[in-house]
Amino acid sequence: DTCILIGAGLDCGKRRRGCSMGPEAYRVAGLATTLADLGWHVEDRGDVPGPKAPPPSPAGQVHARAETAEWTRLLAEAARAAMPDGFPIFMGGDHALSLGTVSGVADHAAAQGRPLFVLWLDAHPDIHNPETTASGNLHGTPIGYVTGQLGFDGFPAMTHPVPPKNICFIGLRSVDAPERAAIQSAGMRAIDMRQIDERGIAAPLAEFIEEVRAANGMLHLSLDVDFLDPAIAPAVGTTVPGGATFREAHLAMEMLHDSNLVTSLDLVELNPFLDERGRTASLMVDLTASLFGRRVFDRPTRSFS
Ligand code: DIR
Ligand code: MN
Ligand code: MN
Ligand code: MN
Repeated sequence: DTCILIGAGLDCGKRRRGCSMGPEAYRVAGLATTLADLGWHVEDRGDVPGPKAPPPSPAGQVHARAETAEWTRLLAEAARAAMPDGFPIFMGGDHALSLGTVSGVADHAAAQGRPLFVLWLDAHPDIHNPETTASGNLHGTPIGYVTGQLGFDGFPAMTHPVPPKNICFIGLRSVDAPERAAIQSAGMRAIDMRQIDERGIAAPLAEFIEEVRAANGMLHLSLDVDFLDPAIAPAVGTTVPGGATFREAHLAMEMLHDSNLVTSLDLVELNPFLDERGRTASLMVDLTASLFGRRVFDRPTRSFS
């Protein structure tokens, strides 16, 4: 099996810079050799040559609309090209890269006649659009874009919008009023940290996996560094206390590996400039290894519900 590394050093989805260094940090942390050691054939397609981040826009304005629209076009094309060849891993880059990756993956799924599901592991739901965002930072808008919300003038049309019911958020703990309203009115599956405290991470994740399996879906995983607790993953501009633990995150990746349903991955929001001796990059590589089959022992399949 082949996995395809794609550098997506998009840094224009927010004003604080540094995510452009993410792809190189994943390479230095050994992502390719880690996956090769697990038996994967690894192909690194290099970095998508998108525009650099412009100087910060004034408060209240949408920051870097044109640059983000161009990245969206380039990354959708890269995703459409990679999907038939293997399992793409988009090495971010901030979360605005998912406007492009998810739309390209959605086009591929539609061509296969299969529904696309999206698992969003993040402290934030990123369901704004350019009209509702208070920050003006487009990394808060990918779910708004891929579900077909309006307001994205100048962006490529979302040809195959993802139905909101096909999206599952896990790890939420920073949700503002318009986001809460959008999630509730669309009836989306949203697992906040309280639910993880009460039920653990395995039960709600197993429910979603079974739904994807029953629909013969393809599953795109978008992993934001701030899903993780800042104590173990400090290298992100938007830390929120009370995130997923080391074991919760690895268990989720191990279950997703066992499901055999994940077909594409975003690694987003790593800001190596904020890291402590590369520990966050290394943790993200280790989580990716669990997703790609690293385990302590083989074990019989069991269910968690
Ligand atoms: C934040 C950004 N909710 C905003 N979201 C982040 O700007 O509206 N996403 N950091 O992961
Ligand atoms: Mn995010
Ligand atoms: Mn079509
Ligand atoms: Mn986040």
